[in-house]
Amino acid sequence: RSIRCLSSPAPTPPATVLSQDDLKKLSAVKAVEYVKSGMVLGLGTGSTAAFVVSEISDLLSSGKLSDVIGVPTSKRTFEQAKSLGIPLSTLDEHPRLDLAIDGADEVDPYLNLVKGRGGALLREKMVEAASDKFIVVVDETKLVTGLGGSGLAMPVEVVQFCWQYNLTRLQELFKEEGCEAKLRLDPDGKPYVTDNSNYIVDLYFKTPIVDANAAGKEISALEGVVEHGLFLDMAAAVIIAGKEGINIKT
Ligand code: ABF
Repeated sequence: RSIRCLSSPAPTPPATVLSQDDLKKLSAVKAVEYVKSGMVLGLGTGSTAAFVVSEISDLLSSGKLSDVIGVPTSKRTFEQAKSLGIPLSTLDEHPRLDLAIDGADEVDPYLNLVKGRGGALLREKMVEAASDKFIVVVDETKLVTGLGGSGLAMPVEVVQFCWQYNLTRLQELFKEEGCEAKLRLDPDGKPYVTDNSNYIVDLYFKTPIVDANAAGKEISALEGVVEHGLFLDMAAAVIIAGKEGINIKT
């Protein structure tokens, strides 16, 4: 009789489950590959963009990058980059940037974006519009089939003066779409104030915006509106980190 040796199969290592933060970091690390020494860079705002800033600082510290100058898109990013020793400048001193990297709240199949849930939309749009190339870093949860279709906010920055009037006019603009407009509040219940001392009215659409271009123009035409969170035809590439890996859309 043959003797069979029964051994249990080698245990398979547990699959690594990547958190949303892991995915954001993956996307950030990939984007930083586009950064070259000597560039003037737009530094975005938000948790994904924060990974970009810290990755750039690591590369500067290790000597793999040099002579980079950052133009921050918010006070938060300014503070982060300054604390990491990244040389900083402004659009006044550097009106043209080589590259900007920033996160987004929604990305549609044509690389159009909703941005500004982090409250920095005005400075983000100014800096990113002044960049030769704008790269967006997101995890796959940000992908939508149509902008405004996530059920989450599409922000509009408005002046504080008569904000209720502005809010009503914004809501009326999209009343057929069943849009609800709400003043953004801080956790303490006071109006959220942007870096530019303005308020934010968040628009909640029931269905995706049919013509985002037209919507953007109508919003901008309202006196009292400073900027809106539709970033159309601005992104040159979107780096999407998902459970299956990195996907770059151009
Ligand atoms: C900025 O940060 C914004 O335009 C957007 O609102 C937000 C995205 O944040 P996160 O990367 O934390 O999801 O990029």
